[in-house]
Amino acid sequence: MERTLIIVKPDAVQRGLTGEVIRRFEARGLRIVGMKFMQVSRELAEKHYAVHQGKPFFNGLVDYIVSSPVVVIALEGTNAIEAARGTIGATNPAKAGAGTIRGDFGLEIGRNLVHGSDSPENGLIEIANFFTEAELISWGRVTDPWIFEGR
Ligand code: IDP
Ligand code: MG
Repeated sequence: MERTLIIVKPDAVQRGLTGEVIRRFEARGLRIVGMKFMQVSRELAEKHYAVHQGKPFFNGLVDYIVSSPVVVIALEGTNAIEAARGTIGATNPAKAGAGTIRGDFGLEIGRNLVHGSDSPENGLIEIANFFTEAELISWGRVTDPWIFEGR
């Protein structure tokens, strides 16, 4: 099943919104397969955001991600990438719809609370950057047939 990497960014953790963010993904039906509280190193942040290297916001983005601990979560489910990005909302919270995490809790693009992978390929790459194989657990929930048709 499709997987995505979620990062509860430093602002969300500092603001005590970790539980609220996780709650929304759980309620959506996405299944947690890995989760940890960690301090991201500058090296890992630069690797994770390598695609943005050279952009005017890159240094500020790396400073932001390493500024305080984060919670990283590997989620799986049908269309996990699209589903999670829908729950997260538009990159700029000013443009994110009400009912999305960024739309409900954010105001500025540089403090947008959550990361979600943008493609199935990047989801797998990003999860491998943050988790070892041993930290990822394949499991089933008794509710899965009520969320995933035919399972
Ligand atoms: P995404 O997180 O919605 O996928 P991306 O375009 O991949 O958005 O940008 C990665 C992250 O870089 C954003 O979530 C945000 O934290 C930051 N970012 C993007 N554009 C800007 C900007 O113009 N100013 C400040 N930070 C930005
Ligand atoms: Mg992105």
